[in-house]
Amino acid sequence: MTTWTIASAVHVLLDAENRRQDIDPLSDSWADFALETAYEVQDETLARRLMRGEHITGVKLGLTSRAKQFRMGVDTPLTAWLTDAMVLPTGDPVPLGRLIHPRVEPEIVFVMGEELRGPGVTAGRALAAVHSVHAGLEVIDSRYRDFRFTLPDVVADNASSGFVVTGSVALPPQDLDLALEACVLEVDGQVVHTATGAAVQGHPAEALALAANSLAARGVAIQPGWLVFTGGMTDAVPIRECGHVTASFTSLGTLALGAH
Ligand code: 0L1
Ligand code: MG
Repeated sequence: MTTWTIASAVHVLLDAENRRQDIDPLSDSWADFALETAYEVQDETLARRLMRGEHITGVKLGLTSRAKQFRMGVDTPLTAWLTDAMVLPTGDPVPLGRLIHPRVEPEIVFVMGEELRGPGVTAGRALAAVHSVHAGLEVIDSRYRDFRFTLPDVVADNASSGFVVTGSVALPPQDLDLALEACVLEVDGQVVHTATGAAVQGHPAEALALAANSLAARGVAIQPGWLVFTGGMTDAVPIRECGHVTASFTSLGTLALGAH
């Protein structure tokens, strides 16, 4: 067994990201790799990103839908960080040359209007703090070979963060039924997955409340202006050279990503 420390895990994960070199899960060689330690690794990777000039733009949830939990073999939702370097301007192609094995997943995204501080946040309270709701696509890119990981592994790896895209249609939350908001995911014109917002913890506002409450345990409140990606509604799909992924939502418009 390797003798791991938070610092060595941070180094290995960021190095894998920079070199686009996949690695074995830390838990393969880190006996008793605990969830609490994994969040410390995640926070330290954030600190390194901030030291190189990035800014926090929000948070993302992971593994909030059964489709994602089933595929990844991990059934506990998690939270992770979004920085400005992870935001892909609408219309830009996926920068394949900076990623290991990217996959794309559709999400419902909140832009926050007010601070949201746990504990004890309910879905209703969470939704009241939202400024607008958007369609989103997340490009995930696990640093672990074949996306094989345990919960502490994926937490330490910032929930496989790659890039996010937010749609330009912005609706106040009271203008749509988020549990019924449907999404059709197509790859190169073929429908591959469908889901409604209810796939995400029963309602995406439940995911937002979950984020606020679990971040509170880490001493963090969700800030006005932050993006909150509520987690993949469906399984993620690989994106390859010349590929196109399109997510069409009932009310939130259509969002497309290409790679070339
Ligand atoms: O939105 C999500 O569920 C992201 C999960 C991140 C873990 C992964 O699927 O690699
Ligand atoms: Mg996601």
